[in-house]
Amino acid sequence: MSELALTYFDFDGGRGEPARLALHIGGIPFEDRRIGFKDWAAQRDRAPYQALPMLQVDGKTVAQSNAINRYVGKLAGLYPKDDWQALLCDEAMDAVEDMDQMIGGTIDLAGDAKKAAREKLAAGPIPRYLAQFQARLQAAGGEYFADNRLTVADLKVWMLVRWLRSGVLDHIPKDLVDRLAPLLVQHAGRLAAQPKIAAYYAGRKKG
Ligand SMILES: N[C@@H](CCC(=O)N[C@@H](CS)C(=O)NCC(=O)O)C(=O)O
Repeated sequence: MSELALTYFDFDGGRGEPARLALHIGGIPFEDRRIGFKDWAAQRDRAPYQALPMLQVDGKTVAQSNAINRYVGKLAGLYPKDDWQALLCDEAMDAVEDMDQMIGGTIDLAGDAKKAAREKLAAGPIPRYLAQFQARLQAAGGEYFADNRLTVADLKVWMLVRWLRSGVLDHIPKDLVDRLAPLLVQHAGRLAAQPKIAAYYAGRKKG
């Protein structure tokens, strides 16, 4: 088996967390390299596109979260083999990436500019994406985004939902998902209750 090292920021979320979770769920050994935000500037040039996550496979480095999710998803048995189901899985992950880009683009804004940008997102794009995610979930059977089972798409959508509901995003109401897409809240609960996921986060709490 290849030697794997996944590098991402040291928090339980974001673009790197689905791959971390997938590797844990699949029982795939890997080195979990975590970078503190304060250390990032000094390390940025080591990342292929000056951004994280990045994955090293037998010493070779690749980037782009969804490419990494697909790769580790295949290793962990969390990526569909059927082409159509794989397409549904990819679509969900890329749509989350759209949202990550939109919301991420507001993080470094200050004061009124941040408020205006976030209120604009909360009034249009976020509700639209949430409605579409919910419709896709329903069309796929209501429990998972593809293949009628847990895949990396579920992990990626869950990270977005957790972020939106966490209250850390000023000017984006933290009850937006609950009000507009209750099936995504149920989906989040379904994932959190998966034994391997629950055990992983229980272990993280214990430190
Ligand atoms: N398209 C890339 C985006 C990567 C990205 O923007 N990563 C953020 C963290 S989630 C980052 O590294 N930000 C720090 C920086 O840009 O300096 C992907 O999907 O991996």
